[in-house]
Amino acid sequence: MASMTWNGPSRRSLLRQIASGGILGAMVIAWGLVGVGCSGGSDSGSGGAAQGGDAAPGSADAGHEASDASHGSGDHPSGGAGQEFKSGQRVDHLIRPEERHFKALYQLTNGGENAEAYFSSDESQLILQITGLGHDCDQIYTLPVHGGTPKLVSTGTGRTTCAYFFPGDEKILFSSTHLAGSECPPVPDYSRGYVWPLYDSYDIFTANADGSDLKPLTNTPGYDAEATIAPDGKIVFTSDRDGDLDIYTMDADGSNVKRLTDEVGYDGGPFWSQDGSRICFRSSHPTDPAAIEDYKSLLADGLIRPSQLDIWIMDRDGGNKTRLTDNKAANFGPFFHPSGEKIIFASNLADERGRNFDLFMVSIDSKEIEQVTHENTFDGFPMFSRDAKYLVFASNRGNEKEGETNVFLAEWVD
Ligand SMILES: [Ca+2]
Ligand SMILES: [Ca+2]
Ligand SMILES: [Ca+2]
Repeated sequence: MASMTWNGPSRRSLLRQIASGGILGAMVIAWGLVGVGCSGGSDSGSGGAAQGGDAAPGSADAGHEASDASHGSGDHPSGGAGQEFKSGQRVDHLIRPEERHFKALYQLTNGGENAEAYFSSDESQLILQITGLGHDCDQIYTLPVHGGTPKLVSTGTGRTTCAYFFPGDEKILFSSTHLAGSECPPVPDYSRGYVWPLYDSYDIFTANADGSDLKPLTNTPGYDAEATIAPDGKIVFTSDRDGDLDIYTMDADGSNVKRLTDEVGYDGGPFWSQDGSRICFRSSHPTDPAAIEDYKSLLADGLIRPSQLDIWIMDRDGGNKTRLTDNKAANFGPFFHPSGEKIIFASNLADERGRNFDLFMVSIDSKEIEQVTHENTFDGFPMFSRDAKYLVFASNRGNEKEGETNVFLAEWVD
């Protein structure tokens, strides 16, 4: 039964697990999908499966109101026996009883690893990363928000992550390693435990929304990725250009780079508030000397050890940094609720084993946390529509093969 599956390892994660075994293996499973990326990243690796489908009829807002057909269609997983998956199909049977914020649920992909799907500014499209459509590691695609066939907009070479639409939707950005080689960059050496690679070949690129006219926005040595864009075009991103992992802003043309964080440790995964006045992000700040030494030693080799991450917010100039979580868990992928009063994020805080990630919301004022999803497998990478009527997220719920992650659109009720 779908609800009883856990966040299973991808094929590549399985190889890692076999190679490393023991407690490290458990870490690999827990973090199978949560590599470095804009909001936690997508450490993909499972093979390709059937995906996409015919474009859903109707325009941006019509599709959902109209499609009541599959409501209450029982417990069959989407695309199950005899049923052909149709991108954008309603899958309310995948809503758990405790998930009271979800009024309806639509599934946009089916198979492979699909994650980090973010709305265009007119909210008619998503831009996301997918492994499983003929490339060995993540590439960037656009997809109609109510369903359709993913369209490749990255080069098809190297590895990519963290795509976002510019205001107006004529331009996009994403991070890619393709200038350093057309192959997928190698997975790291796990002899020092389970680590994420920070590919120093990552730079941030802009392109037209169809992928044409690709241009670099950064050309600094080292890791530049995790970029998102404010309504006025200001870009916030993560870089290790000054020797630590920190958050920076730059103008839409790559100029006027400004560093916003300076604490030792990982500061990254930034997203803007709806009005562009604030930034939410995730941080891991080691405090004891041994942990700091371990962090710096790994970083020197382009690696980071995922452990405790906390959700923070700050002003767009880096002022008023405020920590919102302190629960020793891995909290990542924050996004502002449109009210500006809460942050939705993914965390393994409710799972003693640390394997299952769910979505939670934390109040900026009270720091009270509410659990949003209650699915015993991976849920992450949330983003609200501007009117808070929709939430897009990635989940392993209802997947046909263990380890597959798909993109879902929920009708949201506050
Ligand atoms: Ca770089
Ligand atoms: Ca830092
Ligand atoms: Ca979950």
